Amino acid sequence: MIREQRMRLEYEVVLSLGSNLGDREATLRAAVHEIASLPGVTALRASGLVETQALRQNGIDPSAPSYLNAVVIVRSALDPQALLAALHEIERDHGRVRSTRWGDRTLDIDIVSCGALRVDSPELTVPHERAAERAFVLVPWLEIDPDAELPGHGLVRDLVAGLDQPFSRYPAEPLL
Ligand code: A4P
Ligand code: MG
Repeated sequence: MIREQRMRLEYEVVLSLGSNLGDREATLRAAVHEIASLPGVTALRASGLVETQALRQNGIDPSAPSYLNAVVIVRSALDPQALLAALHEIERDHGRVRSTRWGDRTLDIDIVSCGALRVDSPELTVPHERAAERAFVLVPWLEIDPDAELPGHGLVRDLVAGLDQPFSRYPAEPLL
């Protein structure tokens, strides 16, 4: 008898969420629940919130609304492209308008890493190209995974130790 075997690939995915327009905390909270409700996605852990000044293409802009950021770790049966499409839909539902790159936004959701997987397509680069240099990604990630590793860049704790970027913890009820 031939038994059908179905391989089901699951990825542990690290997501970075950011918002600097509107009710930032409410948006991030709602987004985490929407991500957790995606078919094939299970939310494992969510960090606390950190607040940082907006990073623009020409550097930090203290005159722009500041950001709240958080990191969520999920298990995903969706492949990275399908997950990205679902995340874009959640961004759209929260009124995300794409005008200038690194411009103000109600919600941005980035795929930071997908286990050890590497993706390099026109729509998606994983690991995220700029995660290694961003405290607002690495600090909340480290909080929920002290042994986290960013493929190609090493341990997140070592990356954080080498950064000198101001951030503050933003007190809030747990996101999950
Ligand atoms: N894309 C490619 N790889 C990925 C990935 N790993 N995750 C593509 C998500 N998207 C990815 O993104 C542009 C395109 O990148 C997407 O269509 C997707 O196909 P976008 O969200 O439309 O535009 P963006 O976010 O302005 O551009 P970009 O280059 O992704 O910016 P970042 O790196 O996301 O940075 N300052 C603070 N304090 N906190 C922040 O969270 N975020 C940004 C945006 C800038 N400054 C910030 C923060
Ligand atoms: Mg983005």
